[in-house]
Amino acid sequence: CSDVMRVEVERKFVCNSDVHEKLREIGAVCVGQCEFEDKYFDCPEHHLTLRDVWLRCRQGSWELKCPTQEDRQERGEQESHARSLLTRYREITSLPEIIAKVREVTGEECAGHGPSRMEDEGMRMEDVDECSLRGGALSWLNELHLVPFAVFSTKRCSFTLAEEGQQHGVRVDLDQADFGFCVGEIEVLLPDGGEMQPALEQIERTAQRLGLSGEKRVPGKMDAYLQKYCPEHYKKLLNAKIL
Ligand code: V4E
Repeated sequence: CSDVMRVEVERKFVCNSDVHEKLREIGAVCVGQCEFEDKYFDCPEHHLTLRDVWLRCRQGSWELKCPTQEDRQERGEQESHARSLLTRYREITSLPEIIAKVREVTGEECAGHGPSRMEDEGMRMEDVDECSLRGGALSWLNELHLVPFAVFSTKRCSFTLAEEGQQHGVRVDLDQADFGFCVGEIEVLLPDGGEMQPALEQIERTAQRLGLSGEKRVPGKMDAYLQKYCPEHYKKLLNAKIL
């Protein structure tokens, strides 16, 4: 519905010691290294994450990832094995659209249930910090009872891999999170409404060139974080088949 939406198609993989060498062999080019902190928000009842909606502030920039229409349809249907290794999320980066989407998703369920977890658990406004302030005041987080549930930093090494005849390059990220977890990601970013099938095939080809076996879904940073620090939340998401 707007130009600040795009779809991220991604396959995660287990990062082993020879991945750098493999990337070099297949002609991937390192485009930089960076470090960032992510802060994820939900209401205490987990209404967002239980709907597979992920609200994050990364270095002062807000982003909402939510399932695409196709994913919602496929969830009830049988999906192919190759497809089940991939995730597709719509990414929204405009704050007014994020707020509108959060309201729509929760039906404002998060709001108006007595004191927020912040008040309840004595969380301080500093826990929310500049993300919310840069986002134009704390009121929307407070009003929707959104509080941080996961905070971690990541060191990322990014590569691009051009393919002949392909309009969009593939990107490979190698992530090292500060709680002792590493993961690789092969991803293609599509403009909203962009063709999905070529992106899926591009990711599959890259996985093969990297020699990834791909029998099963690889957990991401959030799986590892929640399993370690928020086991109850993690269990709820497993039961709801979100993770
Ligand atoms: C979508 C999602 C989460 C949000 C974070 O997504 P992810 O791409 O894993 O993180 P990151 O740091 O690589 O973001 P980027 O820099 O690419 O924007 S947290 C959990 N999910 C859902 C999810 C899922 N169900 N299955 C898999 C394999 N990954 C994520």
